[in-house]
Amino acid sequence: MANERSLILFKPDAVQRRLCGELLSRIEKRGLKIVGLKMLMVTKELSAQHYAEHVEKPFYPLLEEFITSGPVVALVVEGPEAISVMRTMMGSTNGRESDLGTIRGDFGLSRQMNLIHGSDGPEAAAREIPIYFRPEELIEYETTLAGWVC
Ligand code: RTP
Ligand code: MG
Repeated sequence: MANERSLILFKPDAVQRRLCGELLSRIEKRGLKIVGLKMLMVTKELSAQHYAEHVEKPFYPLLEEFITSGPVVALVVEGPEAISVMRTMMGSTNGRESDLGTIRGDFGLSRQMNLIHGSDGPEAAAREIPIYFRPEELIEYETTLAGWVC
């Protein structure tokens, strides 16, 4: 079982809809460790860097408009298989098709304004985390209540 880090964004719709506390609460209650946290504006340059795989796709102009439209909250979360645990908690891309109980399934109906981003694999996490966080912004600390989370 790999101890992993994942780059999470609460997208502009989550901030606008005052859902950041709800999303953070779900992540914390699940047992993942928050090792980095900040609010920022995503610029067009940052958007193109983050979503490099989508820049040439037809939906990219709308994605860029959306992700740069207001502040986001960026987090790095850590834990056992944190990447896939987060992807399962998020649900599928389109809120209309996401299972109830997932973040996207419980709070949205949109394919684009889908509240949250999470790295989709170890390579993506390794690429995305340094886009948003300098090394000194990620805090190493021990979980003193060892045993309740693996
Ligand atoms: P994300 O990268 O944000 O975690 O989302 P994802 O893996 O579930 O979805 P992905 O295919 O990587 O798409 C990135 C984001 O682009 C927007 N999108 N719009 N209009 C469209 O057809 C469309 N498709 C994707 C969504 O905001 C999606 O999360
Ligand atoms: Mg993606």
